[in-house]
Amino acid sequence: MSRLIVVSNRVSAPKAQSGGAQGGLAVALTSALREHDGIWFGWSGDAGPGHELTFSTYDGVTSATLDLSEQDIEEYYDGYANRTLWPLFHYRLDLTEFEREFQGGYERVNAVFAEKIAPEIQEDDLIWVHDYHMIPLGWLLRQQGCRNRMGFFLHIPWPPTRLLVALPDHRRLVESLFAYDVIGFQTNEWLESFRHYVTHEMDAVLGPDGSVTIGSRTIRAIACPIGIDTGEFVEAANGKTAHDAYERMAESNIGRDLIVGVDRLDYSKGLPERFAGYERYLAKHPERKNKVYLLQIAPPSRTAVQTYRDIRQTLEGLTGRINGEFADIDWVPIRYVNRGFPRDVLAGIFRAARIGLVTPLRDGMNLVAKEYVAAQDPDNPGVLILSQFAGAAEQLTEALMINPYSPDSIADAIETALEMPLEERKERWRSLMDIVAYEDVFWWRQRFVDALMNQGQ
Ligand code: ADQ
Repeated sequence: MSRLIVVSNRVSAPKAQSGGAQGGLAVALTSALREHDGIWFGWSGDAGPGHELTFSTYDGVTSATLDLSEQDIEEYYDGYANRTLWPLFHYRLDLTEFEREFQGGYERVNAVFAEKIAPEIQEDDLIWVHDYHMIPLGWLLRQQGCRNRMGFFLHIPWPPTRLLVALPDHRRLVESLFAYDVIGFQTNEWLESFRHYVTHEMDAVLGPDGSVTIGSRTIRAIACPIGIDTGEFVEAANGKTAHDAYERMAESNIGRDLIVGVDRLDYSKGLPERFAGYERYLAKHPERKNKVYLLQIAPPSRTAVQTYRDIRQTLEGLTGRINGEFADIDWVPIRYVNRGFPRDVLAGIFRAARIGLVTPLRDGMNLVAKEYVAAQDPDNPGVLILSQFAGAAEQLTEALMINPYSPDSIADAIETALEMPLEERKERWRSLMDIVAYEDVFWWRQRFVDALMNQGQ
């Protein structure tokens, strides 16, 4: 049986010192690594001199990380990954920064990874590279003589051709993807955008079953939506910690309906638009005053990047303004919390919430939507309100779908959700849960690995 080699910017293999529960992706990949006796490569998250790999094995999983220099981090991670590719791939050309040093740093760091990883690879290993930080890695590994089967999975959207061509050297970046044997996207929509680009910009020929040919090279491009570890999340939602969190929420709700939002603090998540929609709701429904509140949990992320500091300020301003306008002596309409919570606490909060409000302007998938569904009480489920622009909207069609740019669309969906009879809530939840339970993170992993093993056979 071949070994599995996973490469991603950050490694979330289990560590001896970390007590916290892992996310679904980490669970799925580490269980595959354990079964296949593999290695997970990535950046340590630290700055340091030299690029030596440090290996560690814990709980049957080996990880290998390297430090990056301050300059690498600035140009590769904070720069090209998070100030060029992330905004561009989320359709935010207005926030995209094009700096030559960023591109240079990105290619340099990818070359370092290729150089360090190549000698560790054995002949039969399957290689699975993750996300926008590592697009050229496959090509660079091929330059190092690596002939293995290689797959790439993109966790974020693939942008429309007309946006992507704004990236200097876009063609070079996309061409490098043809070093992989299989490329996976979260949705059919992102896959379609990719197929549009390669046919219009590179004269690729599309064949059956997702094959894409340029010259003599044929690869496969597939849609393969990521899921959560549904079984674990349901168990967490039924556990003691979640129950305590649920009770704590119920006590502080005192009969009010809770609307919950949980997101990394990121402009792609549509938080100011969400607050504007909720504000519209409060203005349109004075009779709901003191009967509903929004809990927004948003831990800061990527704070080295200015736009991320700006979004935090914007939200603090909006929260203050909306609370100032609508609050009463015994009621605050928005509770805004800037920190992370353990997964089982989140599960309890989701269960206590009558509405899960997920309104990204653009999102590769959005796992919070799936976690909200998994955490619900089957006998009294809440309602998921979901942006039509989240990748998850392709699967979760029974959510109340909204346009996050329209405050009225959000406001009307909140009212519909609060008025929804129990029978309809149950029906919608059942069909959402069927998908979340079946197409979970293990299904996703298997589908991708099967595609990789079968490619070119
Ligand atoms: P993210 O942009 O990080 O992921 P998302 O899919 O929502 O977005 O995953 C976030 C995860 O972090 C969820 O598991 C969530 O529960 C957790 N989280 C968020 N806020 C938290 C908090 N306050 N405390 C604790 N946990 C919190 C990228 C893409 C997504 C894609 C994923 C996976 O942008 O579109 O779904 O990768 O492919």
